Amino acid sequence: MTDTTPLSSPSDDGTERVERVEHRWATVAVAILVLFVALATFAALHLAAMPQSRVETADPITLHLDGEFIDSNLGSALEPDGSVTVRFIGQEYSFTPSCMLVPSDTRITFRATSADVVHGFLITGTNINLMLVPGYISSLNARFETPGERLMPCHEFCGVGHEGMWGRVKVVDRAAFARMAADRRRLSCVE
Ligand SMILES: [Cu+2]
Repeated sequence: MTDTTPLSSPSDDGTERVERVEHRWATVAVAILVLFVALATFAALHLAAMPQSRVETADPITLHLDGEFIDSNLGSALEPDGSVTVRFIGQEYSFTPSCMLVPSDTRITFRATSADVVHGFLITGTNINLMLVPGYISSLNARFETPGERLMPCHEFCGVGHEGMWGRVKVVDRAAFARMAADRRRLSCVE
């Protein structure tokens, strides 16, 4: 009896198996991509989470001399519509102001930039997380439901003093904040 099995048959089986496995993984990879696109679309449409609509710049060289981030304009400002805008600067190795005072249950807009290198802005216990990039203004809306004090560490390595770069955010009762804002243009909790 002669062996009639073609020599190519076992390797054809192998090729088919490999193709099947490749197809399976290609399907999984495409499914993951579709899932990510769906999540990004959901976040953009339903949660209204999107990148800043425009790029705002601030010259780090003249930051302290002129414009939105001069010393006298830093801190929390009560706006006519009842919301609060907090302006601050990150620099090696501190935040100015180093303690931010904000009211609870109020729409807060943080606006910040860096005077030197890239710093991080993060408030512990929240999802507030921004990068402060020299030359650009970072902006984020937030709301704190209850009064309390939170830490604000720099989370981008910015140099030898990085680990000592901390700030605090003090959330006070809405009415107490309004009383303090009555006689001061800009507020902070720096003693
Ligand atoms: Cu840092």
